[in-house]
Amino acid sequence: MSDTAWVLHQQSRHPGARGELSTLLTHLGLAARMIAHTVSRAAMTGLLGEAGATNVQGEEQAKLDIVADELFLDAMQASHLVSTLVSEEREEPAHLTEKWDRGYYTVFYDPLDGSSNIDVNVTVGTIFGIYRHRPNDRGRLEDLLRPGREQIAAGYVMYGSSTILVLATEDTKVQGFTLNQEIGEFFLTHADMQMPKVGKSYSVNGSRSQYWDDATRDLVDRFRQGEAEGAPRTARYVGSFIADFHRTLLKGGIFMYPGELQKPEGKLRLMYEAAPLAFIAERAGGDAIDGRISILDKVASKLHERTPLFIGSKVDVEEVRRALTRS
Ligand code: AFP
Repeated sequence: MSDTAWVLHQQSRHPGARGELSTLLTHLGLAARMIAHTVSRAAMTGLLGEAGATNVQGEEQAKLDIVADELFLDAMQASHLVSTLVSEEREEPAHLTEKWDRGYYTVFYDPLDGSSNIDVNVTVGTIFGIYRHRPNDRGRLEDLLRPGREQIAAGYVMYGSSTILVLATEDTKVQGFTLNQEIGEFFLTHADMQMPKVGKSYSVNGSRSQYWDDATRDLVDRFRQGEAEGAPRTARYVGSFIADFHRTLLKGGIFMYPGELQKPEGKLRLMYEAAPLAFIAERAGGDAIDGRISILDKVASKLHERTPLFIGSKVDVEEVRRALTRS
């Protein structure tokens, strides 16, 4: 079953549905195919390397960050259903229309996560979270900064050995679609994905341990030394959130980007990195916290707000919650 057929099948389960979300999800598939095409040819089209500009986070922008951002925006604009887009690569929201009716959406996205890995041909990805408009929404900051639990759909596209689109909606489980490059269509290859309850690996940038507090260092040591509940775990860290999360979704385990003494908010962004993947994790039977509270219950105070993140198998995340709430 192709992604389009799956979307239309889901729509048929809602007799009153007007098809807006279906249309938006098919345009997401279009954005994924366009970015996959561009990323896979980057070395041959001079699109590797840096663009010589920095984004709102003060990070060097890769040429592909900017191209992927444009392609994603174009696909969302073509749907005529998105009023506001918030991107990791843009300081301000992009308001695409002045229509605020219920049938319209706000989309938060990271067009190319892990882009510092592109030039070394390591897996990168696109992350997205979709909110349906509420009656009084007008695209103001307070209308945009909603808890992740209010997302009506979220997911990611992984550009790796194959291109996979993983998504869930507010009333479906997590589905994985693999791109058939020849046909140019995504096909359902991973139906109703479930994250194993306990993990086989832990994933964290250990070189940052000097910046952690004692409780965080002790916690990571417990996973490293096999003292955490469950079998001893091995270390896995790609340094590309999508790749580390996708492995955790399929095999179980935990991905951690803790807060630091000088940066208690950590590195990853709440609205377009942590919240969409927390939506997927919870729908697959996993969990996601900032060390204490659920990522999906956090309300940002600014668009590009960061959050500590512990995401993965239920038993592993519970280990974190126990360790960091008692400290
Ligand atoms: P880039 O987009 O700058 O490559 O950052 C990738 C990322 O946001 C996320 O994909 C990784 O999990 C994390 O940063 C890696 O951060 P460290 O390099 O500090 O481990």
